[in-house]
Amino acid sequence: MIKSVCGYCGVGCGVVYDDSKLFGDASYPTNNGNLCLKGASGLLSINPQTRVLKPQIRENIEDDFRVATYEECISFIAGKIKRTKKEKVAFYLSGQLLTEDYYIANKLGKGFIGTSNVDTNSRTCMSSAVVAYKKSIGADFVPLRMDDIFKADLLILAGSNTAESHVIFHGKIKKAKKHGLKVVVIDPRFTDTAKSADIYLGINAGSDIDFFNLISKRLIDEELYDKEFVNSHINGFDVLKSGLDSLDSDDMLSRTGLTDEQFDEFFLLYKNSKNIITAWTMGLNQSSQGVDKNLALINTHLLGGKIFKSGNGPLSLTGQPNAMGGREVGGLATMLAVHLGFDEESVKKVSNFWESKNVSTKAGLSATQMMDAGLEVLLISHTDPIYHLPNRNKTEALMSKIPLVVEINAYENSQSAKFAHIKLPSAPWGEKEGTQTNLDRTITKQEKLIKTAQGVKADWEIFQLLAWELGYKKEFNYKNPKEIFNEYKEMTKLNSYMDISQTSYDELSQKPFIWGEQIKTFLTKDKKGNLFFVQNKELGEKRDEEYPFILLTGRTRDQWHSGTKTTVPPSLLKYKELNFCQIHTKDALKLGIQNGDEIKVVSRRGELLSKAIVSEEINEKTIFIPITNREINYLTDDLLDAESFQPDYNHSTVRIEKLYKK
Ligand SMILES: Nc1nc2c(c(=O)[nH]1)N[C@H]1C(S)=C(S)[C@@H](COP(=O)(O)OP(=O)(O)OC[C@H]3O[C@@H](n4cnc5c(=O)[nH]c(N)nc54)[C@H](O)[C@@H]3O)O[C@H]1N2
Ligand SMILES: Nc1nc2c(c(=O)[nH]1)N[C@H]1C(S)=C(S)[C@@H](COP(=O)(O)OP(=O)(O)OC[C@H]3O[C@@H](n4cnc5c(=O)[nH]c(N)nc54)[C@H](O)[C@@H]3O)O[C@H]1N2
Ligand code: SF4
Ligand SMILES: [Mo]
Repeated sequence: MIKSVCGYCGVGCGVVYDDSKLFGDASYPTNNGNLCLKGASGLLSINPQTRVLKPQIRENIEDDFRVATYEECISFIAGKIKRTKKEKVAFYLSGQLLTEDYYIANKLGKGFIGTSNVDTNSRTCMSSAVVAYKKSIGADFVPLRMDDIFKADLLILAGSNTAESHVIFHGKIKKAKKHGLKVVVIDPRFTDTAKSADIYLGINAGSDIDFFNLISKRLIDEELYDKEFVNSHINGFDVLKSGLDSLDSDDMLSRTGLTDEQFDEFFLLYKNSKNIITAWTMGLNQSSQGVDKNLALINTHLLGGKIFKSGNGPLSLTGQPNAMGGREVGGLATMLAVHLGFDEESVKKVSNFWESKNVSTKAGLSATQMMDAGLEVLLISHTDPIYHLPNRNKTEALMSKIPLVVEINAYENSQSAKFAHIKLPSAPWGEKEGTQTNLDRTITKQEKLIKTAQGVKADWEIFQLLAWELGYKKEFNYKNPKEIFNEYKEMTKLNSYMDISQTSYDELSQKPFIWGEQIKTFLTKDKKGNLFFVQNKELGEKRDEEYPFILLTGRTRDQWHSGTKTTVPPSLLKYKELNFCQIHTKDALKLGIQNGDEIKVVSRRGELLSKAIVSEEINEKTIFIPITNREINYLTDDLLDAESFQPDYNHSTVRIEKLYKK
């Protein structure tokens, strides 16, 4: 019997592999034996038919690939890197890599090649939350755990569809509801999550800042905030108060699209709830004001003193299985390693630790800036930027200009592969080992369950081979992930709050470790939380006559993003189709569209074909297409949040055309 962990979402459920079968681990605290369909089908992901098994190379992206060896490919890549200015080299990583893979790529990029252009698809996912947590509480630190919902009176889910995206956590919410937890869901769609809520608020897309500002304003105006807590632990009250005083409540409410009655009903519940958790995901983060949306939400917790107390706090629900672990080792271009930045002291600490004189001294390109930066070498691992970056026609044009694109992937059929010069196979979940950190700081070991496919290497081994070829054999001399983990563990001592020396690689095979449990106060220099006055600047694209709909994009329960590693067998895929477009009954009527009709959805940037699902479970003038339609990002706009550089995926405007059969 082998204990491991699911490799899909950020909940991070424990699994047991026994007698060639996969089960939920009943002794694992996060999921108590439960698994969703994706997790339960994990073994099928080791399907050799869709695997990349041989390194491949080609001179031009118009050519066919020819089979090569790792050695030939790596030597080609190293040669090119040596001839290229370090600013023109970039690593595009993923919140699905294991911590050890991430650590090696980051150490090689930032520590030895000397480029900070080491970023990740987490940029498109969690970066707004990261920036906001740092500004308001002092660090990229989730100050509570999922199980806090059992001690809470109220859970607010804003822009978060847990029923489909964090399925096992959603099961816990339902259980907590039986013990009295009240749930409020804020989403322009009446999602599966909304269906089990006590109060559903069908807010207008993009108006969350107004909503959370209304809460803060009422807390202050009605003197319901925690004065003692604010006086002794919080900065910025006066600025927030005068900022909110300058805003008109009626304007704010009208932008949300909610009625007075709806807000009052909600606020009555809010003010009578002692312990409150507000959880959020992409509905807030993926916005041109993603950071501000986060700050407006966190403000409510700082005002109410509802943080660092059990059953309370702002709970960012990380999406990918190891997005948090990736950031711990330094997977964002805006950090160096172990949450250290690029200040002189941090650079010195890291340089000493890695014994390198090349350590990068300033932030690099974010993943969302890389394509436009005239790169010479782009190394992509465990993610598919052509699929997932916004404004795909533009991304395609830009990526096709990069002279060397390397894709490290376990599976065929990524959208980025079409633009790669070199494809390197890597070992997927089940064929490799290492550690990952889930959304509430639980570090768990992912174990190798079966033999690695012949000749295939894990991601860290590929980066290590590259390091060797670049001349860093002594510095990258790891025999296995355990040695990398041990070095990382040692490195966490460089940052006081990140020390994980209480655990060990071997112990993690039996028992997860939760880092940061000792942290019970703000991590800012003055140990105080920071309020920020933010307001809805309405920066997103606006509907007009030509493009009268706002497009929302998101997940469906049984599929994982682009689908290359989704493994739920088609026979079980009855839950939701891969490609549909949810549209309100009234809008469909106006357009003469009926349920099941084929439609074309067009934006200023591109178009795609879909199938209409007509319902009242979405706001008017708003449509939803799941990202399981791999062409989704031909439609989306490439506006970014100014601080986090996260894309505005949920606010592109589109029009809909009915397709008439000839
Ligand atoms: N089955 C499955 N699960 C997954 C994934 C997967 O691919 N498949 N991916 C994982 C990853 S990486 C992530 S990041 C998470 C994402 O988890 P979620 O963010 O919960 O997933 P989304 O479907 O993107 O849901 C975002 C919700 O925000 C709503 N929304 C859009 N705009 C707004 C707005 O302006 N305001 C508000 N309040 N709501 C808005 C949308 O209608 C949608 O219901 O899921 C993780 N889990
Ligand atoms: N319109 C729109 N766009 C979005 C989003 C949205 O909500 N709307 N969400 C954004 C978010 S939150 C995210 S997280 C991204 C996700 O976008 P991606 O990260 O691009 O999506 P995945 O399909 O998860 O891509 C993972 C890739 O890793 C490969 N892979 C699987 N196992 C391994 C392995 O062990 N090693 C290696 N090297 N490769 C492996 C898979 O085959 C696949 O190609 O999309 C972003 N883009
Ligand atoms: S909830 Fe997430 S971690 Fe748990 S089994 Fe499902 S996909 Fe895996
Ligand atoms: Mo994500």
